[in-house]
Amino acid sequence: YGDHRDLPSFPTRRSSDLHRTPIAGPLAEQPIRRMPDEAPRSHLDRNHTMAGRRTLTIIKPDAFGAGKAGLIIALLEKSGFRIKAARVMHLTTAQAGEFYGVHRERGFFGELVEFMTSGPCMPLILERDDAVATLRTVIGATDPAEAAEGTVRKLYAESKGKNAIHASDSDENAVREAGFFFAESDVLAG
Ligand code: 3AN
Repeated sequence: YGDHRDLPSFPTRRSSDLHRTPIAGPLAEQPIRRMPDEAPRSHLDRNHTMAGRRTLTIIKPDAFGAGKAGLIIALLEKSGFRIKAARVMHLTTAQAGEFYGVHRERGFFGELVEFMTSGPCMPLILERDDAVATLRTVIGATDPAEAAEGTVRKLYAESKGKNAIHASDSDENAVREAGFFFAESDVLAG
């Protein structure tokens, strides 16, 4: 896979015993070979054809447990997203804590980890133009009471805590979060 020196470091996947090697993240495309005198570029710039085209979503345990995964995926596909990777899994406390590590100091962290480990969930990598921003619009506000009509959270979420779906909030987090759940070999090419 060539030169990964300027890729961000990703958490080693823990969710499966099948892949034990640290990975650069499935959103990181094969590096483009550069001439030696070219300045180093960020992975997003270097992979400019993919930058912004992929995001990570999780159908959370409330929605998955209520049998809403199919309806939510239908809405995502109607919104122009294509599925590039998918799995079902039951997160451990350690995995949920690591995934939401940025919220560790927040008052709702314990509740969030408890909820995310309360049942199976469904992580997916989705692709379309302007993926991150579009998916944020399609899922709606964090609190379903504030979510716009027709959004996933307006339709399927119960509360700010049990809010049906997660979506990456930046291209950088999309890469990190996709690498959390998927190895490069799990992701459809092209
Ligand atoms: P979003 O999921 O819309 O990006 P964030 O990043 O503010 O929202 O919060 C991450 C997750 O933490 C939310 N999806 C939700 O499950 C949970 N969360 C946020 N605020 C609260 C809260 N006040 N009470 C319980 N859970 C919360």
